[in-house]
Amino acid sequence: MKLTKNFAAATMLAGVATAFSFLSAGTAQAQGALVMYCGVQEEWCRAMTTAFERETGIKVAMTRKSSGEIYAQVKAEAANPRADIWWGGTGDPHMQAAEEDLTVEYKSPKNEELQDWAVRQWEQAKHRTIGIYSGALGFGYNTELIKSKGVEPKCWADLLTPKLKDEVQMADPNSSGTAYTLLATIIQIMGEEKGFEYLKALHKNVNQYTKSGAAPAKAMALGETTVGIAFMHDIVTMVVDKAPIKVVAPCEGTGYEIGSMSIIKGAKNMDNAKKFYDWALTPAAQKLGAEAKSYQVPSNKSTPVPPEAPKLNEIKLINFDFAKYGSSEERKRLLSKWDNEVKNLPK
Ligand code: S7P
Repeated sequence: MKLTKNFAAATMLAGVATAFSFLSAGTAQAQGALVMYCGVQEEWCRAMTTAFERETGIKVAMTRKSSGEIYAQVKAEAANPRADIWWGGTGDPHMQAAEEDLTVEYKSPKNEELQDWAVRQWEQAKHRTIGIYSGALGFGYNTELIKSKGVEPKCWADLLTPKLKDEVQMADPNSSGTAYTLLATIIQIMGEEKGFEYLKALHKNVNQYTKSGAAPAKAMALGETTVGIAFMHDIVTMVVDKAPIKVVAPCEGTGYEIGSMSIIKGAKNMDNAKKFYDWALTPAAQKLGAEAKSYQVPSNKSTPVPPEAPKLNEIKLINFDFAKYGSSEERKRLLSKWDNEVKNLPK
């Protein structure tokens, strides 16, 4: 009974909250403001929101979600888009959205200040998405918890040992760009057949598929999992906060992301979306990442690379095929194959 009452109260509150966010989005439009879907860590999303509001006087209504979730929402809202700008998260769903005509072409005057990899992303997406940062995938382990396991993993292959049964955490690639990057990375390193064999074997050691890609890094820091697969920069954030964690760049090589930004087709605040887009490519905006303890490599050549950022030139990076793994057909196919062949396997 109590549960039912609480549930009713929660439902009512959720209704009020939704009405508020709906209203605030409406007001934002009336005032010529900006509705942003943000795909990085909450702290960085908030820092960007506050700084842009301060800089321009434009009011930002920001929602933070994982990459795959934002893509799903943008697609669901395509007939009547709610958001104006999609900032951050891995590039693959941005590429998919570009191909599916959910986002628009834009050339920023800031393009010429960007690293080649950021502009290549823009060219491959036919000018509908652009690189804002980059970072390598890896894993980490809790140095206290690992002691009793008798293993010190250095390679992707090491994560399959029965000594790590139920000790590895990763995200679900449907919601998480991080986990989709893992899926695409393993296939590019091992080939599709062996890659899926690997993921099935890894499934035996996975204790949880989280919604968000950075969650396994946080769980490692809290001692809730021994090993966590995540972007290395998200694990470094935990190390900076003094968690007993070792960050590993897997010996076989690893994939990486080009975190991206896109303007939503049918954006109601199109001019402000473009203002945000140009501003987000400046060094002043990009250095907010490191201040919020997000240690990716920024895409503007003049933005200082945070000293904490994993050194991409010292990591064995694969030649990641962003066009293929960001294509609508391939992404859908691989996610459904992972759902059918891996996710629900008995352990
Ligand atoms: O935390 C920053 C970051 O790792 O988050 C983005 C990621 O796609 C969001 O997490 P999900 O895996 O939950 O989608 C990355 O782009 C970014 O580097």
